[in-house]
Amino acid sequence: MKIQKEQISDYNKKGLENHNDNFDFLSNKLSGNGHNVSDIVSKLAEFQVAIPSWALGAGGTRFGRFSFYGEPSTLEQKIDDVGILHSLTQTAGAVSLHIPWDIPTDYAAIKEQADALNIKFDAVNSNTFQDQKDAAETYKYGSLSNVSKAVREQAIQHNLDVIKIGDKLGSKALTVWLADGSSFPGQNNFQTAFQNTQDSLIDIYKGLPDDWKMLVEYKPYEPNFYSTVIQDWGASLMLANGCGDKAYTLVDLGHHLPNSNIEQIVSILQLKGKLGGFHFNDSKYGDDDLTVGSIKPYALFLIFNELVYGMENNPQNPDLAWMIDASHNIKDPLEDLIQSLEAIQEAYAKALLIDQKALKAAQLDNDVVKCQEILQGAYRTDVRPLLEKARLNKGGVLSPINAYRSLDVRASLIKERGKNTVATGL
Ligand SMILES: [Mn+2]
Repeated sequence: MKIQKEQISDYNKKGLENHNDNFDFLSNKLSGNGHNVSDIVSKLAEFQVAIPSWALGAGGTRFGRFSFYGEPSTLEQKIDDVGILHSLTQTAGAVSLHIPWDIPTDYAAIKEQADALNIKFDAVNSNTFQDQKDAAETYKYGSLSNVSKAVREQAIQHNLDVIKIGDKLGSKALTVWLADGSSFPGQNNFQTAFQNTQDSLIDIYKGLPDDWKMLVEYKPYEPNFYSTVIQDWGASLMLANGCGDKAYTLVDLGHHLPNSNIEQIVSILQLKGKLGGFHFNDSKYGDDDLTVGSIKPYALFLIFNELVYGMENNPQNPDLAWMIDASHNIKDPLEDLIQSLEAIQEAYAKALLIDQKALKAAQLDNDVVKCQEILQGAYRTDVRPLLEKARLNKGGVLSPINAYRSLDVRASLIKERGKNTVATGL
């Protein structure tokens, strides 16, 4: 299914007058306060977030997965789904493939399909947390950190193969997330596991094309529950530094112990030029992978404040690979992704409204109250008309969720694919 331009313009007609009123009102107010509204709108329009190929099927938990009708069962259908998201929101202009779940069979055809939908191939993700069919070695006791050289070599080779696949599609980054660790005290020697991981990552790094990045993701626990080899940003940064200039730390919002100050982590990594990628989701207790902004929207805003600061003040840090890494559990995956994209844009827009000069002055005066007023003044602004404007300017819809429902997208997908299709993934 492909959403046609006429469907979008027909849909927008109904809400256009209301949007214009709201936008003019907000725009006048913001301009009066010294904001450059058209600059903010174009920054929003430029901001693109990758959709991971595993996020388009029904989510679930380790206890069960409740099927969602009309799921994409091939890579082509997954890219079609990203195309639907992108045509509505104009912010999902990239897809992040997971290997081996989504290995293309016809590279030229997949590239052509993605090009036609204006979708780029972002970072490719390797998988050494599951045993693959017919694999000689098992990852039960770890992959890049394993005590067995044969296992480590198999895992290294897999990552090198993933780079080759990504290279054929125009990807420029490899994301490595390891499930390696231990479930019980004494099971692992921490130093050996860390050193093995470093050595394995260096071997992968040697196979990285010159214009590629390696993104090292961390996570404090799960699936191993006593220790994780790359448990936090410090471990990730040490490993990245041990590999070289093209290796960076990747921050996933859900991969922190409760109440970690993620905005501070993001800020310092940018100062050091070592923040390479960012995975969005939200959580209440752990790595819950909930819809972005559904639990802690203020925390997301504070993180975006640091990201905006870094993008403006840290030329030593590269452009970031942005991706949604959430599981929708019981929602329609496409509706969930639309909500996440909207929450990301909203936090970004609010962060762009922070008066950085006034904040700096208040910080120099140690005016703590004023600092809070500046941050919360931006946070309390209803920025949705700016998001609508950014989408309209690029040919998207005023309200992606409403449009998705009024265009009966899911019903069309079920008609096209049937009820009992299943997407690859967890
Ligand atoms: Mn992640």
